[in-house]
Amino acid sequence: MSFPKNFLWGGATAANQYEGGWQEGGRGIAVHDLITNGTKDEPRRIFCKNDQGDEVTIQMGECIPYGYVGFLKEGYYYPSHQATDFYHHYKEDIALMAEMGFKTYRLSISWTRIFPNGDDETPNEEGLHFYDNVIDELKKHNIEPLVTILHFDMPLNLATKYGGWINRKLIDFYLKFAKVLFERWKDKVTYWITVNEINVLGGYWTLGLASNHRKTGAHSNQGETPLEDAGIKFQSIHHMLVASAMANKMAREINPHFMLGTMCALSGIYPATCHPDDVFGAYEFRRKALMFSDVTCRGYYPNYAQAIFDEYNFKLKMEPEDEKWLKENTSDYLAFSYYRTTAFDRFSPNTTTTGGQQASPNPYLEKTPWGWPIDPEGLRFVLNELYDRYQKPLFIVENGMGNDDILENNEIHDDYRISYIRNHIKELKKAIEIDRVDVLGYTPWGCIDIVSAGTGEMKKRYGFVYVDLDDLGKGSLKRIKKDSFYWYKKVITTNGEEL
Ligand code: BGP
Repeated sequence: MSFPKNFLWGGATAANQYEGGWQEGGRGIAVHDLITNGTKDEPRRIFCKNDQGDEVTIQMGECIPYGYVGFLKEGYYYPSHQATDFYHHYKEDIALMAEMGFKTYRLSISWTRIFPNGDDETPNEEGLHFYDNVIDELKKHNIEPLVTILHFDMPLNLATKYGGWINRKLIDFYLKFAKVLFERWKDKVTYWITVNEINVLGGYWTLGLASNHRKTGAHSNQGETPLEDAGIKFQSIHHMLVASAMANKMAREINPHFMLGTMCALSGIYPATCHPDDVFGAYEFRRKALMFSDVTCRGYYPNYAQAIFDEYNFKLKMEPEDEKWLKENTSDYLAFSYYRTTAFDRFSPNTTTTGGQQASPNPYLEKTPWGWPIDPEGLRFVLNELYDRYQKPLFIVENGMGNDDILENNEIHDDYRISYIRNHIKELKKAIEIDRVDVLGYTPWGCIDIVSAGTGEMKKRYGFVYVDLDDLGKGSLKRIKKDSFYWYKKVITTNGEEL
């Protein structure tokens, strides 16, 4: 048995890391437009004026205190402004995807291209028209669009005026955004992802959070007792989960043939040893990551949810109808990102509030230059774990290794990337052939070089196509096929037979 004949081979990107054209076509400002570049060791930052008008630096991952206003500081580079300029290169790039034989391509929609301020009365037609062209170009090449509605985007206005997702009003703004897309492309797009990595949401910039406990009472939902950061995240993610369920219902009324997925970051977690404390610690760490896919795939918070909330002295605030929405509008499939596995070591547990992966040392695994453990077998483990848990089709919508590829004589010999992807596909094939896991497709991350979300670097490249640009945005933006381009083309042509 080999891969299903309709297996969706492709690649994945996100608007904020790929499009550029940040002020073109009527696009409004998003929080990520205010985030500077960073490095492996130095986090990305937002420069803000506090309510006394003094300049304050907020690091990515921290809340933007309510009432602070972000601004672009002279002399700093803002990677998402140009990114790798899909906005002006989309025809060329889609032709490259078609040359590799892509069956699908995962893209996200820039919220502020459609609603520049997030709370606008009507959508921006010029922004919609850009995506009409992209989707038509994909269809021309028989490439199935896989549309992520929300991939880390947060209209700046919704963050500053409403406080971001901690404010339940964001549900309505999101639904208005999603409805426009579902209706516009109801006959052109089948596969949808409501929210990217709903379970980790790297940093507050994705939630546009205004932290109430730095400014008392701004958003606490429990009287004057301010929520701790974790509580703000959990409550905000709850609003996203409700929005995702409501979007599923709305979408199914527009086109009952839509395939509606949720997406979680679900790389793997192992116990560092067979000591019971490590085993249970790893299980506890893992269930924090799975709690949110439990909600979107099963339709309710798991029995252990309150145990997690108790750790952060948090009580979830639900409206009366929320449980019904979640129960009756689960996802058709589970999309997930898989990059690495980490180990839970009882002597150095490093968990995050929402189960985000902290790379912990695993002595048996090689690491990428950015320290991410490389574990192809872990992918087979996770595929079985998730399919066993949810019995829903799975879709690997992010996988790959960031590497500082070297361009010499107009060539890039990325054998390390071929080996990484090959070994992960081999394990994926075992999960399908031997374990009978139902997998819809595989879209390696950053299929054409894009900006790293975590560090803002260009040098952390994932693509099968090199883009001539450096970490400070200097370069011709020329596209150059890497060795992996030709290799992946053969993989797709032979439907995974020739690796
Ligand atoms: C995931 C995000 C992607 C992408 C990926 C790789 O969490 O969904 O947007 O960024 O991480 O991370 P990075 O770009 O930091 O290498």
